[in-house]
Amino acid sequence: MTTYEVPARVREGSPNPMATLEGYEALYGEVSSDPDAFWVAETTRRIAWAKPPTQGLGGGFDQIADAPLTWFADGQLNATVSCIDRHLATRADKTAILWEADHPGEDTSWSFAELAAQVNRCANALKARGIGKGDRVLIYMGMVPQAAVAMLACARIGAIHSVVFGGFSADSLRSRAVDCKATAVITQDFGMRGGKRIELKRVADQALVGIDEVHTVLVYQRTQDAVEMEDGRDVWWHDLVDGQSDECAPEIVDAEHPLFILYTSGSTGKPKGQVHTHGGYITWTSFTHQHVFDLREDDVYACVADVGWITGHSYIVYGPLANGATTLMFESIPTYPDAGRYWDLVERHKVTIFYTAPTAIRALAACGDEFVTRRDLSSLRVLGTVGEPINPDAWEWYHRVVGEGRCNIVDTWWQTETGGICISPIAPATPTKPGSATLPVPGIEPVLRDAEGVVLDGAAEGLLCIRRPWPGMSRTIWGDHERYVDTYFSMFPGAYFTGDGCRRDADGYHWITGRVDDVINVSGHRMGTAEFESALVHHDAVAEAGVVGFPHPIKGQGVYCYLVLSEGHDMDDRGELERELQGILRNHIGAHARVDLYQVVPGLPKTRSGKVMRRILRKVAEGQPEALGDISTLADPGVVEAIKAGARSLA
Ligand code: 7RM
Repeated sequence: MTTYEVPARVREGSPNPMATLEGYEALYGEVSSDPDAFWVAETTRRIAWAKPPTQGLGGGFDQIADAPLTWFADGQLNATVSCIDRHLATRADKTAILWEADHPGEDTSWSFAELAAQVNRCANALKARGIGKGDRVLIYMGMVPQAAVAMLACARIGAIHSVVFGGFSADSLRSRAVDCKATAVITQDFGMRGGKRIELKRVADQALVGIDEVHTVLVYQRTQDAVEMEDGRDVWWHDLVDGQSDECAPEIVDAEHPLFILYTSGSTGKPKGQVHTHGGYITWTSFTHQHVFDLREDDVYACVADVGWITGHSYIVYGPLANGATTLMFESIPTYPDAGRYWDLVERHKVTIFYTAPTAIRALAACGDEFVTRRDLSSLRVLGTVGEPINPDAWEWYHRVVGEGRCNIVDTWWQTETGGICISPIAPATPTKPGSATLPVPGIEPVLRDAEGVVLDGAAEGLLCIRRPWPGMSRTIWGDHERYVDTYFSMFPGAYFTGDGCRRDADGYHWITGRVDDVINVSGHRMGTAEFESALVHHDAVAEAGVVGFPHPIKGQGVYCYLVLSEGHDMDDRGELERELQGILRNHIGAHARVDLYQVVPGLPKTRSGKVMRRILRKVAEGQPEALGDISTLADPGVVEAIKAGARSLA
């Protein structure tokens, strides 16, 4: 296995205290030996506190069942002050947000001073509608700068935002609105993606039918096309926000006041509302964004994720802005108007740090090198990946063709729950191995355990846990702390269980092997198999559905669905049934929820107690029907033969 040393261009001139491996190790050791002292000093220096904290961690993993743990509990702040106000003295005219619209070359930039004015106006507008501290506001928008403004405006007044990815369906939006008892929604008329309009307002209207608690829908106008506006409830952004004062004092809150809720899929039931708080989250995202990417003052930083996912929250909005960086927001898709769009963007904006998902890299690599090589990418210094394991081939292509061998690649492992990056190279310091997320960020103590909970030392493969709290982790699941404890702390009491498998090699490098639970990761989109299954059974023809992931050459994982049909139904017209099921998934989850392969089976493999043996479904979908293991506990071993006989594959 090749190891790549850090290229000179990345190492040289680094302002990073972790610019070398020795520096990294020293800081890692310092944090581990006294985390409280380190983090209190670090956050006091790094973050603008109204009242600096004297306390580090409160509570801990061993007491998590009693109450959420805390960081910096006696401190007070507002996260937006770190993102905006404190930059006005030295960076007022520096570009804060660089927006690249759907249409290539259509771009706008906002300085920190302009961003401040926009956020304050929007904050005042929310206040004018009676929205205040602790209220929940859903944000259902595309990638326009107003989405970042909306997030920051909520945070500014102590309201709690919950961004819902613009691809989610009305049902998904509705269940989130109900779960967090939102009183306001911020949306836009239409989103624009790849030349197509996305009907955000219409879907929001559908979602909100009968939800009287939502008294305000603030609508940003992106296009010239008409949408319906409900009298009294709906108000245009340009009517309400634009006329407000540019000044709005930040609501100073306790460190542990919720900053946002972000819903993420788990292995069971409905999505979980992860709660992140002002003090710890802004400390962690700022710290990791600066060090992992080795941020420099004149960097042009581009993360092409969507603000609807945690990557957009942490590494488009909060982390970069807290660090006074120029952060790019990209409205379009990687293949519009052609597969060279990212590289066109890098060339035109002289992007120095570029952060994307492995699925995009694989898809673009398949389009040929010319889309990349015809552009001048000499501005690039650091390339990041996130969201799923990256296969060494895709990594090598990213390194060689996009990075021209001059850039370091940071394969960043983290989760919605972790708030920010946990295992990753430090750009100027860490030699890389294609496919490995390498080493833990200071403050993160990963441990591998076997299924019985035994800690595995040295080179080993097991279940990835983190044994000590860090400031960026989610504090609870909104309205259901018990579920939080159950999901993350019941498997291995005293440690946070990530749900991922991981191998650690002899150099201590981490290789994430993927989820070990029923979460599938399609093109970096995290989805629960249970969400698919409960949606699919809404179709009359479907008695039962069993959904698993399988390796997919571009998407990382594809979705494989076993269907047990109801009495009197068959799949003679496969095309039609598949279309109808696809429609159901679109309505219940969103357009990104698609099944790649359907297989009709006489029954699902169940134990005598009625539990579906998902391992069998997984193995067959993965094309390994010979490796089923012990199936003697099945109620009807006969179904396994039928499942094997009818197995489908992409080819
Ligand atoms: C940031 C994000 C989390 C899950 C996580 C992993 C997978 C993320 C990597 C990765 C291998 C990586 N949040 N994952 N990053 N696997 N290497 N660098 O993606 O909550 O949406 O998903 O994504 O399985 O548990 S997420």
